[in-house]
Amino acid sequence: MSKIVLFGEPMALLIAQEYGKLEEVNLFSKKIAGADYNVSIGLNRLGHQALFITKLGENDPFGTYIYETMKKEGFDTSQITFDPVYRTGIMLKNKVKDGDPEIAYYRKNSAASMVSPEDIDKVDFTGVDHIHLTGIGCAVSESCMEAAKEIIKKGKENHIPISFDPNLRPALWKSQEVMVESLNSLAFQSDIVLPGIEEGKILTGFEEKEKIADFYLQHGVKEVIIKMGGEGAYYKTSEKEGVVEGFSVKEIVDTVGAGDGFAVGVISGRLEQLSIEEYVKRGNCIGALQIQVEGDNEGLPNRERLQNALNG
Ligand code: KDG
Repeated sequence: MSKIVLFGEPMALLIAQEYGKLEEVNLFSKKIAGADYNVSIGLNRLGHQALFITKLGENDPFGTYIYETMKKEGFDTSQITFDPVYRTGIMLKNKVKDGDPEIAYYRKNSAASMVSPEDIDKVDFTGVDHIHLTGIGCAVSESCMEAAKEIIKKGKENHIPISFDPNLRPALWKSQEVMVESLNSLAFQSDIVLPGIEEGKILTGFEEKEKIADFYLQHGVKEVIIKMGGEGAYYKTSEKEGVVEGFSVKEIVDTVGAGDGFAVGVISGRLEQLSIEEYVKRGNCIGALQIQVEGDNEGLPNRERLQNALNG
């Protein structure tokens, strides 16, 4: 079992139970969202241990709900604190027949946005095997951006590999320019960068996957893995490159969380000493499982389900 540090914002997710625009929907079901949270769930289900750093609202039903779920899902909750003033963030998501769903956030000044470098300084990084960051956790406030930088600093001091999923969320940034500059500066300090192909184009200005990968390799990143949806994923290191085919999917129910599933495959596979081809394949497989189920993390498999899916 490996220990992975993650930080970000778990939110209560209210997911529409009928088709239509968010303002027209009457019936919602309660779940949990948040990229870093999703990745943690997936790693825990495969027998690893996510140490998650965040803040939840105190005496806040959504905060309690998320905390209790985290305990059931095997998180190390020692670095979760409760904020007496600010509340847990909320996200609404509609139901669509095709494509990406409509999303609305209620997360400005949320409890999680109050995380700061002081919270990171309390964490013991001894025995941590991996750090995973996303471009969402750092986007929610300036103090969270500083916290992300502090995590990277601790990772470097302790020689811990860092993976970074840029996860572009323009709604959380002042401008595209600030988003691109901020995310690239975190990416350049990471060992593994995991952009989606469209994200890579925005972040680098290049159209071709090879050039997107070279852009990051030239800035010191060791592995670039570019997600290409149904077409699989492309990886490049200083030694090799290749495309690993995607998995076929019976029905796409909800596209959200595919990238997080992919990150689970890559991180867990690396920690289990798989080859790059094998862990990219595992990433493709978990991404495909995740999109066949409603919810942002409900499709993430346990070990047995993963094995069955990999065996076709
Ligand atoms: O990667 C999926 C997450 O991003 C989702 O669970 C929550 O969209 C979300 C967000 O912006 O935090």
